[in-house]
Amino acid sequence: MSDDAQDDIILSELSDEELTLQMHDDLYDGMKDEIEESVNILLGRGWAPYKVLTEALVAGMTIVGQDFRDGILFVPEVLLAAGAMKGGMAILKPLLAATGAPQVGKMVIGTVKGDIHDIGKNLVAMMMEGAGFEVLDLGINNPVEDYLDALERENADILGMSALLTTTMPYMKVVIDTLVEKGIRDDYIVLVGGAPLNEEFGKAIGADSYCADAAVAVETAKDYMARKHNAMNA
Ligand code: B1M
Repeated sequence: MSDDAQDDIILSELSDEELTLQMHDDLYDGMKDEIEESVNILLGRGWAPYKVLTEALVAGMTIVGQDFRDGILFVPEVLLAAGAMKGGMAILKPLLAATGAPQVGKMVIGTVKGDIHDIGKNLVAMMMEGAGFEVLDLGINNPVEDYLDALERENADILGMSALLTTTMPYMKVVIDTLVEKGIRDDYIVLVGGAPLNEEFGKAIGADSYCADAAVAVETAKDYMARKHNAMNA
């Protein structure tokens, strides 16, 4: 869309459906201010934070991903889109957290070594916090030592690892193998996720579960924590 056409749009006058589609366009064009404004408009209209997140932001980012894959968008454009997405997520984060339950467990999460993708991992961290977990986010590009130090220091229940590249996902096995070597594998629930992974891969590397998205991560983590508490009380 041309800048002129963009200038003519008054976001607050669009219907919910139009605004959602406009947000997909604005994400695509990396327009952080517009995304933040639109997120606030939808929230003001009574949309649940999770609905804004999934239907406006994640759905928009999926289109960006498809065009990046197909060579229509390039790294600088995708970085702008990611920046816009993060702007929207920053507004939603405290709201998602506020809807959460009392603390149900502690998670250490990070993107693996060699990988700088963090949007999905941030989403998982946000949703986990929203569900009442305490989350220590190690950020991106984590070597095995970072995970081990944090797990021990924080006395965490869950290790979450994210990888978005086929070249970095094998590093998850390096981390899990190191836990096994140190005899501490069973001390932690290990959850893995990221677009190129699948259930089979999760099993093959010895993770407890592969989580297809942030909502699944929350449900899976809750499930394991309930089992852990039941076992402790038995
Ligand atoms: Co990158 N990139 N990228 N990239 N990038 C992908 C992953 C790619 C699939 C694009 C493509 O070609 N279609 C492709 C990988 C191909 C492959 O490995 N086979 C790719 C490539 C090639 C690259 C570079 C090598 C490009 C280059 O430099 N030539 C480079 C690598 C840099 C590096 O890491 N060393 C690179 C760089 C970048 C940017 C920096 C430009 C940017 C990242 C910005 C950032 O994250 N801050 C970027 C982006 C944005 C993408 C795409 C377009 C979008 C990723 C994203 O944020 N998705 C991506 C295409 C795609 O995935 N379709 C692509 C939205 C997010 C909400 O989804 O991350 O899948 P996702 O997370 C989901 C689930 O997977 C799950 O829950 C999340 C929420 O529902 N989940 C977990 C994720 N982590 C989890 C952890 C858990 C549980 C669930 O733990 C318990």
